[in-house]
Amino acid sequence: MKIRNFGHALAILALAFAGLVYAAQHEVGQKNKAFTVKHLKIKVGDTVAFTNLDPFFHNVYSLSQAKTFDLGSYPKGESKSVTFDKPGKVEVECAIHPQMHMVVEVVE
Ligand SMILES: [Cu+2]
Repeated sequence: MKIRNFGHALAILALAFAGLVYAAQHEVGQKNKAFTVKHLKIKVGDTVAFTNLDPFFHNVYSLSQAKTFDLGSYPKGESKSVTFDKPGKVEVECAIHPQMHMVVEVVE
């Protein structure tokens, strides 16, 4: 009985480890007042790094229910990351440049 429980615990550990391994990292730049990716499909638990490639500030944010965030304004070369922990459609915008828009689609 003890040995069987141990095997079960190992299986759970292996699953948890697999989850960590498969959480991916994605990159979305801000260049020429636009996002370098317009539509990004990712999995729950994945992280997206928003990197400013313009010689002026951007302020990336979202008011979507699946992920509400505000990265604040930051200059060229700086990157801030967001981990998407819920499924859904996340509309990403820039508070400084209203024409900037992209979508992160988070699936299970
Ligand atoms: Cu901007």
